[in-house]
Amino acid sequence: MTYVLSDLHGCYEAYRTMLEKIHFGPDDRLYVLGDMVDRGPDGMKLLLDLMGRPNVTVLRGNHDHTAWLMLRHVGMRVDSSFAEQMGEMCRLWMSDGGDVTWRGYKKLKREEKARVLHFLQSLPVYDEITVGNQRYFLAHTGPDPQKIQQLEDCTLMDFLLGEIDYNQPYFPDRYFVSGHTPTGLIDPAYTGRIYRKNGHIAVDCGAVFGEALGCLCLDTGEEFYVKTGKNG
Ligand SMILES: [Mn+2]
Repeated sequence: MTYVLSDLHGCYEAYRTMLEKIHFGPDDRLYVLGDMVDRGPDGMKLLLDLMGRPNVTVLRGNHDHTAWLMLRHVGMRVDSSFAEQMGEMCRLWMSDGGDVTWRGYKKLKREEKARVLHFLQSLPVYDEITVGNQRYFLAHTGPDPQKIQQLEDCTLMDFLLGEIDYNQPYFPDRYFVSGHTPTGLIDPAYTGRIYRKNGHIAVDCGAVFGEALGCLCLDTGEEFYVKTGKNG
């Protein structure tokens, strides 16, 4: 079976509970649509687990991207302090959940740090898959529906911080599966559950905000949920 979820944000316990719930095995595949780190407590544990699984495909989210930009400077000799070097970007990241990622990273062994950085650097921003006879376009988020038709003109930032128009279908023959925006913000009627409408499937159910971790089986359409408390 093929499963998709997103925006784990350090919610390691909810992630492990979900794997048990879907009976995730070696013949299954899981797609994780980015934002594994920041805000929640166990981003590093999550990354180390995910990167060790050959049947998990991880895409890049804006938090993963910023974490990589920041963490690769840890331990570098700089003239002034790290925060001064990175200035406003670092302050914004720290206040947007990066502080816990920073502390977790500093506790890793040297070899683990190298693996984490390499993993974050390697993450693609989108993927296209076929399950059964149905095609899917997967990304953390994306640009407007006109721009996405010219994929080669899209930028990295379109897929990290773009604002999807959930009222418009993006492709005639594919569902756009995304994370990034908690489903309750797309439509309050979908708070804490997977949004499936207008050619879109949005799977960020707000795990780190105390709603739920949602997971969709693309073969059967079955939805799975793990309720979370505050901080996942
Ligand atoms: Mn995001």
